[in-house]
Amino acid sequence: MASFNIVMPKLGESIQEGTITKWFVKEGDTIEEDDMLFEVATDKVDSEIPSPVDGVITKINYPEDSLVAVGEVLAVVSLDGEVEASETETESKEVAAKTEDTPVKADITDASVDDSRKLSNRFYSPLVKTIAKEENVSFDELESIEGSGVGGRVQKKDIMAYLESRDSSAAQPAAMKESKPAAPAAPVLEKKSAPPVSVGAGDTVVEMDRVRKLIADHMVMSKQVSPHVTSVVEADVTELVLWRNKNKEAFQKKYGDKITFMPIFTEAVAAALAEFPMVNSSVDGDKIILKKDINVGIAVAKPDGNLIVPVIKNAEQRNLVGLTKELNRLADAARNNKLDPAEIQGGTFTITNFGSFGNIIGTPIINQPQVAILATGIIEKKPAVLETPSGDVIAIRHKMYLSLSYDHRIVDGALGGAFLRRIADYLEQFDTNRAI
Ligand code: CO6
Repeated sequence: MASFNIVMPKLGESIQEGTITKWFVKEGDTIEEDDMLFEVATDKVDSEIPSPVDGVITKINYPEDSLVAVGEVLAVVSLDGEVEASETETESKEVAAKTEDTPVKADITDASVDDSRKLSNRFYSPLVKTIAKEENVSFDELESIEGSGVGGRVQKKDIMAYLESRDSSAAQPAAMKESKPAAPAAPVLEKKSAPPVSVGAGDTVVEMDRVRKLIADHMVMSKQVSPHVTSVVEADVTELVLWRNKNKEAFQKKYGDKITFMPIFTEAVAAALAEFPMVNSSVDGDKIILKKDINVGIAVAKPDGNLIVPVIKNAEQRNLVGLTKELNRLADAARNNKLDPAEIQGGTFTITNFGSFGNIIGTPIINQPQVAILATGIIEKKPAVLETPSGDVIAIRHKMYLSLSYDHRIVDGALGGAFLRRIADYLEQFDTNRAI
């Protein structure tokens, strides 16, 4: 029997495993090329994987909810329709999806290396996690192991070497152990345990879904990693509101896309980031990495209540039409679970539009490993005092609040405040006569 192995695809360079959240086929099913086989979820993205071949599913190796390492055979497809065959006759080929990725921060709670829920900035392969579990290596121990892999990743040989030295140290007499200075412990992110919650008779208990748990963990991690501060400015955006109102229909007619305020906010942010490279950066230990590209993430609320942040790459190189088209495309793909993994990676700054919910102001949480995030409040008509040559007048103006949360490790109030004011200035100075 000629067969084809369906393997766990690599959904990103540093992604080593995925959870099968749904099988669309069962053993015995006849499938055609491009039929959806299964849905896989990583901490970055959910993807539906189509079949690359026609055939009959002869074996499914992992049930739903299994966490499976990249490259493992998930299912076998008989290419000639025969259901049984000996392994020696099998002519196997394999398929794996190919995508780009940037490093992923890993939650090693599933490693069960410790009872407490802890977060790591490092990635551990399933193999390393299994060894850690079997050898009772605690979370803190694991974090202190120096990795010899790419980017300091802990490899099998590293944890084995650690175990050897741990065992020999355990065999030493107490006096000898005391004389040996302890290796400095690596900084560890430890979740504080939350107070116990009582559940009353009429209360409803809702299990968090996987994405909600990941969002929750990432939010806590971000607050632990970065000391957040938030600055707020008010912007008079009357000119740009009048411009959009005047050009909305013509824009849609000409380009086939609706223009909202978000592309205009994004344009102003990208221009300000080009002037303030320190805000377009990441912190790596004692180093600040100033990013060459300006990739603006846009927080999109999904219909299931979750949140995803697709990224407009090289935002400063796009004009308003390009930004509008890319934003609408990404927001649509996000709401329909059609984003590619690469489309949510590589962000260097994030915008979240609280105005979508009619909110005026907010203190957003930084999307790690970025160092700042902008929240845009609702644009509202307000009475405002205007200075004119013939004296002060009160006029009805369109105003909004912009709030910037930033990482105080590297962005101080002066820099954060100046950057935020620059965005507001760009919006206030929007040219009402701009051609579409
Ligand atoms: N003021 C006034 N009017 C607004 C505003 C504000 N701020 N924002 C949107 N709108 C208007 C917009 O112009 C549209 O008006 P019409 O064209 O006249 O119909 C209308 O509201 C609907 O806009 P829509 O949401 O469809 O499109 P928009 O381009 O403005 O926004 C989006 C796209 C993808 C950002 C948005 O649809 C969305 O999902 N917003 C939610 C963002 C969110 O969930 N934030 C939560 C934050 S969680 O901070 C967080 C990143 C993490 C840490």
